[in-house]
Amino acid sequence: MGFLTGKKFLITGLASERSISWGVAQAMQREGAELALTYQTEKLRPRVEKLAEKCGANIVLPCDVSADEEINGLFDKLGNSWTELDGVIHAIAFVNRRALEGDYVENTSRKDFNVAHEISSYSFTALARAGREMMQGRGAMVTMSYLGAERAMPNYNVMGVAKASLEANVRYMANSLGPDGIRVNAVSAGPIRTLAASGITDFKKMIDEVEKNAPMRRNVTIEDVGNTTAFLCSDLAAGITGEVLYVDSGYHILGMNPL
Ligand code: 0WE
Repeated sequence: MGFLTGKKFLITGLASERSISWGVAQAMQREGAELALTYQTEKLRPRVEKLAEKCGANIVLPCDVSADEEINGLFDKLGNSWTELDGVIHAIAFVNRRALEGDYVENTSRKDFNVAHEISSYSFTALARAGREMMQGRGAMVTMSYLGAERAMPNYNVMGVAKASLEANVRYMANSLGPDGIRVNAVSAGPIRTLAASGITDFKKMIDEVEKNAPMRRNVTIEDVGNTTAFLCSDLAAGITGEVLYVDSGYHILGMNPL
């Protein structure tokens, strides 16, 4: 029997078979969970429906986290199929592409800063508030972060500031929701080639840097991230909340590259 048998999860952030959330969906299905998936726009709906079929998810719902009505509507609709929910996976981030390169201070407008924080950090809080009642006494929430939250990385710019907000959000949400029996954690993943990473300046160099220098001398996969996320959502992690768990081949422990 899988370690998520009898549990029900909502997974956001699906865009393709390379999405981190797809690695999460597959791991959770394998461990016996029942899944509901969300799609951001009608354009993505057919792709997410196909992924839902592949992982045995029989609930597919719209949710663009930039709209409060969509977030509240999501849990209203979910309530038609499920009375309880065991957790929510948040695998959503967005910033204007132009802000992901060049000089941080010169290149970050007020609008880009606000959108990055709203979509990449605030949306996690909004999902928690809307889903709180369905998760009473049993919830686990997991979001996705990146080392750029803690270190100044080339080109990651305002996205790093938004991920720092997201990681602080994990701690404040954990403290707020802990008395309701809801745990909140983040996985900080190493770089992975997803749609969100396609076309990013010097992305291949970052992948090569990890393969060359990370303690494990390899990059991580959506399967690696999916398995750790499934663990954090399970009763095996019943004592863990407010934590940021690195799934990065050990890259973040390094101080300097070999001399
Ligand atoms: O968090 C991310 C990327 C998230 C992301 C990606 C895009 C590209 C397309 C957010 N918004 C957008 N907006 C777009 O228009 N990662 C951890 C992947 C990533 O992105 C980088 C990285 C890494 C790693 C950007 C610069 C440097 C490193």
